[in-house]
Amino acid sequence: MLHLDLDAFFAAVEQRDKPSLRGKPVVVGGVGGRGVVSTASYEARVYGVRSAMSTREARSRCPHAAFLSGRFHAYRETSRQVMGLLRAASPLVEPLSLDEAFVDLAHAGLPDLSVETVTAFAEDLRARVMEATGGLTASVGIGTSKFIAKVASDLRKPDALVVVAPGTERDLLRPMDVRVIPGVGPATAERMRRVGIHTVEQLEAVSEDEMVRLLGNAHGHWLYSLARAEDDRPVVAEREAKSVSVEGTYDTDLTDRKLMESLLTRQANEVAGRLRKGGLSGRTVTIKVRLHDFTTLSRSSTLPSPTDSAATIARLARTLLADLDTTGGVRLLGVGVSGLADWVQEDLFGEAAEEEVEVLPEVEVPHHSRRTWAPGMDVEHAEHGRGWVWGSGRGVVTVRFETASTPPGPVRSFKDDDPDLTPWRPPEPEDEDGT
Ligand code: DCP
Ligand code: MG
Repeated sequence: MLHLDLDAFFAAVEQRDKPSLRGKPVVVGGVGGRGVVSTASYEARVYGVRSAMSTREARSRCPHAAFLSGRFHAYRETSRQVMGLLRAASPLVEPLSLDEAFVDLAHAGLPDLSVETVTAFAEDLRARVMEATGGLTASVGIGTSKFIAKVASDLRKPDALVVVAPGTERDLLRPMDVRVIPGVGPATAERMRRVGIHTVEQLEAVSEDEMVRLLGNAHGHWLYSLARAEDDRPVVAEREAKSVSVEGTYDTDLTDRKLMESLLTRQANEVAGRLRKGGLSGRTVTIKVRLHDFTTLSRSSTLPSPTDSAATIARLARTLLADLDTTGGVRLLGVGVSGLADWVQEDLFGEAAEEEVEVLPEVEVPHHSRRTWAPGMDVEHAEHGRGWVWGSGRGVVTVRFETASTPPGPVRSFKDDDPDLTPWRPPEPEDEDGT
């Protein structure tokens, strides 16, 4: 089993695309008053900046870091490249998040699974990830199970490969904190601490009966096995198009409920159109909302039977939105349908129901006279070309003109309503499915 996890993922993508930030502390996350850190470059981690810390705290620990608000299209595209490489190596790939996946090496067509062979394979894979992504490093762990592979990839991060030889698993785990075991969260760890269990070795000494008494049936058996490095979970390859979704990001924070509802309705129509084109239908409708402070919320609702009806999807999406507090403003809205079946329920008379097409009024997303220039966002200037927002305020926006393929570039300031300056977005890849 192989586990791959990109290093400081969002921050690494920013450093790739912003040459002046390479080798420097970079923090990606919510830059507003209540924002939290998504991730920090290793240069910023030296100062104690961590994921999920408040941005306020991060600023006080590392005031000279670049604080950026994130560019999800770039992260998604980079993730797609990496997952593509992995899928070319083995048909059994299970992504866990944008930057992390398990790969079953038994199906990778290797001559054998000796430590030497898998080591050479993994070093080659890491080199190919670096090449395909324009310089990102990945940490890779290899072991006899998912659990061991994941522990191994984390062991010497960043930019490292660790192969745990068969038979050495328990020696590796014994001195480790119990929290290394998947499923041991803060609450379980605390319960163990109260009975004097801190390490895996101490957990190993607990009988299965005791473990079940302490942690309940399912959890107890599971942790009893894992403490002995017994983990036979298989890699479950992602089915294609598990969901169909559409989302939009907006240059200004949306606050108008009616407008948000209209946008969701349009997106629901687009989702329904794509479902029909693919002959698909799904039971679960999800909305995704990113607030002005970068918090991303999603809410779902599951129907008794699959649908591809625009009206049904839109109605559910609007109901889900009604339960969210969006008063601070919304930067992204999206609608998706998952739980897909490749058939649509036919009605009682065997005729496919023709849905009336609702005629939607045009929706104008207002352009405030003052635009939002989020730090880190891609922009293009009519004269100076492409760059990114370094900072803005008091009617001025400062841009650094550089891209992944240029040397560090110059900084220039403009009035924030300069018509020559526009947000830049890459061309949308066609038919982007999934979330
Ligand atoms: N992420 C996030 N919020 C969190 C944790 C992570 O938005 N609380 C995002 C940002 C990360 C990405 O997910 O870049 C991947 O998460 P990882 O836990 O793998 O963290 P990194 O890749 O940033 O760092 P590491 O080098 O430790 O893997
Ligand atoms: Mg990572």
